[in-house]
Amino acid sequence: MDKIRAPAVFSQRKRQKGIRTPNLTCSYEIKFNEFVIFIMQRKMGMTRRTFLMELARRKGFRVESELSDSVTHIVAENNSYPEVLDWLRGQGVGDSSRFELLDISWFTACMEAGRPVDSEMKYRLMEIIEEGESSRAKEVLNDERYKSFKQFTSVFGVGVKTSEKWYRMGLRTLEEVKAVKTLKLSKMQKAGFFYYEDLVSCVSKAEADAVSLIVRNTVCTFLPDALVTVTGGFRRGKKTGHDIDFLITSPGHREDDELLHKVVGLWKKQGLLLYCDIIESTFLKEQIPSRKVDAMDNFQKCFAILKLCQPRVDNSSYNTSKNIDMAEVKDWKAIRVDLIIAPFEQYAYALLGWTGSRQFGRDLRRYATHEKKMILDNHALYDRKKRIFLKAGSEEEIFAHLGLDYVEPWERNA
Ligand code: DCT
Ligand code: MG
Repeated sequence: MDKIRAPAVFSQRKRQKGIRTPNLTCSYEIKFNEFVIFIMQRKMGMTRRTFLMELARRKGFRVESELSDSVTHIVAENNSYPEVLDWLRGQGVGDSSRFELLDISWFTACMEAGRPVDSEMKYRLMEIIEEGESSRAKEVLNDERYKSFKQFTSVFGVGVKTSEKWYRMGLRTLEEVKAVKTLKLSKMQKAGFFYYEDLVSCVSKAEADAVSLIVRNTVCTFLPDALVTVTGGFRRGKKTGHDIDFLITSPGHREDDELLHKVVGLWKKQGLLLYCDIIESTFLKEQIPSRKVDAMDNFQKCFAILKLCQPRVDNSSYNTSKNIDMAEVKDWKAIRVDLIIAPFEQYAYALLGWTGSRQFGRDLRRYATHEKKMILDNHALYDRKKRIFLKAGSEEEIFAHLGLDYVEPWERNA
């Protein structure tokens, strides 16, 4: 994505602001003994690293200058997960699982809070390989921890936090997880295991089209002028996906908080709903966009699993001869569907955010923050200098506000 500057440039700029080299002879009381932090110098530079180490020590954190055995948390800036693994391997570390590998945003949050904050998912370094292959990606694929995480997170409802928990319990494969009968699973994870085979097999374009028809018909039963748009990977022209993402808005109406409930209610009656979890909107009027590049948005949404009936292939003569009872042949597939409800005036921002790719969205938000002094999220674009929200009726207008050429959805597979 050459239209957006690499994040490394941003940090270089910051670095130029005259940071004094701190006095390293001072020693501070350690308040948080359970964490031992190591800050990677790679791509950060010595001056900034020294400054950050000093800052953390002053706040009572234990920070090691060397990668000693006592280190529990490794903090990296502008380094991807595979880059950190590479670096660790270069240091003779074979098993990275004994460390929490965290982005600088975790460290910054700790400094702001003046105490260690939970190293939740958004702060963890994890590579998501979207498309294509590279030698670096192959190396990561061979990493034991990565392999386990990849398996664990392939279950709907299992994120990095649960994967971490299972990995720390010594579990490495899904078979091992299933064998632990005492493991507490959420309702979502239970559905994830129950429909695992269907969900792990990719959704095809034809299946996405069939589901789109169902979604459009049902939504329009309750809200005839609703605009229902397929977003996510399918909008970027991908031929397959792990789910189908729908953005729903209505030009004429105030948002109807009940719409999603009515839609899933009807599917339930029709026997099409296998699972659903509705998250209510938490958006506050004129809310300043979130600065966090991976922040979850505040739209009302529904994570669902739909039963897509598939036409039976006519091989009746074969079936009779083999005496197979047709009633036992599974003629449907469980499909993951996300439904997002956006108020019409936020629709363009929601569309840009939900079209992805995730990496493209992150780059765009970082660009807005560092190059334009603006904050972009799935709801709005806020100009910090002028202290105004920038309205946009289309994605083209958002790119124009950011001073960028328009990037077509199929060019966003970054
Ligand atoms: N997204 C977002 N906020 C979330 C979740 C997702 O802004 N809480 C964005 C990032 C990409 C896009 O929405 C769609 O997300 P996914 O369905 O996870 O990714 P995808 O690109 O559609 O890929 P896949 O084919 O795996 O579904
Ligand atoms: Mg998707």
